[in-house]
Amino acid sequence: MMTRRQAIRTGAVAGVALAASPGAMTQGHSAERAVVTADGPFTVPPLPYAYDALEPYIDARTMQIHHDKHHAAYVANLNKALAEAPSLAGKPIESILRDLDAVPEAIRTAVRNNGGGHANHTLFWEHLKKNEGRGPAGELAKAMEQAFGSFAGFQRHFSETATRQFGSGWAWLTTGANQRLAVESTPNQDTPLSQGRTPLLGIDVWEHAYYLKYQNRRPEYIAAFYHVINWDVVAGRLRKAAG
Ligand code: MN3
Repeated sequence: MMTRRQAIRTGAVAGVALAASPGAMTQGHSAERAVVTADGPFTVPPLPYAYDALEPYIDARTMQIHHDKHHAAYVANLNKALAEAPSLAGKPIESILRDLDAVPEAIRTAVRNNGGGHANHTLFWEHLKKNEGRGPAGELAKAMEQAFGSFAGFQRHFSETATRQFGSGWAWLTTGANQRLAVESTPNQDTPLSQGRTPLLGIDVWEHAYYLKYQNRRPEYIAAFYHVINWDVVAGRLRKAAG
C-alpha cells in the first residue's frame, strides 16, 4: 500500500511539472497511467486493470470517463476544499468522512460530496473484476447466509435496494459494530462511513456509471454487476473489519 501511495505521489509530482498552470489537471491516457490532480493531498489511484477489463458487463468508454473524468473531478474539488482546512491536513479520507462534524462548516458539504466521491470510487475500482460466475466463499458466504438466508437472498435484497435508490446514489453491503452484514443505500456520494458503518461492496447507480451502455435500464446494469464483483476483495474487507 505504501509503495503504491509513493508511486502515486511520484506521479503527482511529474503531473505538477507538466501542468500548464498550478491548478491544471493532467489526465491519464491509458489504464497504466495514474490520473494526477495537482495542488492537493489526494490523488486518483490508477485503475488496477485496463479500461476494457470488465467488458461486456461494463464498457471501456464508461470506465475511462468514469475513472479519468468523474473520479478526477471529485479529487480536484476535494483538494480545493481542503486547502481551506489546515486542521485536516494529513488525515486519511476515511477518517475525515467518519467525523464530518469535525470538518469546518464552510467546506463540510464540499468535503461530504467530493470526499465521499473519492472514497466511494476508490473502493469501487478495487472490488471490480470479472469473476467467471464465482460467488462469495468462506466466512463471507457464511455471514451472508446468517444475514440474508443465502447468497441469492443477498442478491435479491441488494438488487432491490440498488433499483429503488431514487436518483443518484449507491447501494452497499456493509458491516458494523455487531459484525452483522446489512444492505443499505446512500444518496449522492454519501458513504456508510459517516454513519459509523464499514462498506464492503458498493454499486454506483449514478447514471454516469451505466448510461452509455444501458441508458435508462438500471436493472440490467445491476444484473450485469454480479459478473464483475471481486469477492476476494470483499472478503478481505470483512476480515479487516472483524479483526
Ligand atoms: Mn460514479
